[in-house]
Amino acid sequence: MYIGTTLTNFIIETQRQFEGATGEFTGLLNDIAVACKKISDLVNKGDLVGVLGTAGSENVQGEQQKKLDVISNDIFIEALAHNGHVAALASEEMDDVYHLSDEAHRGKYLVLFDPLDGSSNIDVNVSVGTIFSVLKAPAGIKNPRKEDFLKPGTEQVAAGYCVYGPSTMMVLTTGKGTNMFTLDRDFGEFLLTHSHVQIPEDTQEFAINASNMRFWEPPVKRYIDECLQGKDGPRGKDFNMRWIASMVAEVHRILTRGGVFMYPLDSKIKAKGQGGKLRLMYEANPMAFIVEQAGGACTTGRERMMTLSPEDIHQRVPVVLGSRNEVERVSEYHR
Ligand code: P6P
Repeated sequence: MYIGTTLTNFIIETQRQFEGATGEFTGLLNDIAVACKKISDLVNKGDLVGVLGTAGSENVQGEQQKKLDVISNDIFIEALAHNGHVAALASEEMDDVYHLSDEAHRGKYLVLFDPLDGSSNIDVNVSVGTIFSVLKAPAGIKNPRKEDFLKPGTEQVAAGYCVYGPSTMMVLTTGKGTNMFTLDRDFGEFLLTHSHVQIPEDTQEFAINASNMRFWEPPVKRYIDECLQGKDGPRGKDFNMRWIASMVAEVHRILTRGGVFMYPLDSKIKAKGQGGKLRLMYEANPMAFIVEQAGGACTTGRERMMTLSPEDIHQRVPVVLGSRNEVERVSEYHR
């Protein structure tokens, strides 16, 4: 594939590598790309079209929804529910599985998505993004239920995100490497700009919300302390820190120049009876697939993310991802 080819051509070429592919996969990814282009347009216009601020409602997570959370969710449903490529949908913004209308044609795929991740940043003009995960739908079931979505990350057929930053970029894996596409607004196409991305195995940059330090478990405290001790400490090198509070932007930086991102379990989260802050099905698993396909790693701190057996669509997990050797070190400290 040559740099500058369109996302559509790229997907058709990739499709040819799947024997028995029917072109449905191409159609599905094209629908997702259309949704992301529409969201990008609104994110970029912001206050000019009155889409900022809160919607005055709460989502299943009990979080204040931003207007753009709701609008982005509707855009995704509108783009995916009518073209016959999916059998059902699941979203951070919806309690239950989204079933298609009776007359809508069912397709072979299930899509889980976080339509606008990091939306607390939207009102302060900091990068946000859309994350999606694609699973095969169970054969012959007209209305898949929650249980049909609860597959380990290793069963994803595709995963990706769209980051709405200085550029709008689509990052995608179908299990044959991780590729990046930049949106050319002049004619509305995502063009291949980074082929087969590789995350450096080592790094000098960590991303964590340090305001939670007093709640961290010992292995996390040890890892960060050693980074902070710099070249005179056990790591023998100085570290830099980044925290954007937008997972898509953090992962994009790590795919581009390496790093380790951590949202660990801590005593504050445990006190709320939660398994972590980030969601397994439409944040951690798709990002794990993307990162692993780029030579990185993603764990809960204790086990490989993509082998977890999900218990609930909105399940929360601890996340450690990025440069393989750093993720391994954190796992070692947990052991
Ligand atoms: P905190 C955004 O709300 C999000 O789900 C991730 O995108 C981001 O990494 C994290 O939460 C930010 O969490 O506690 O720093 O606001």
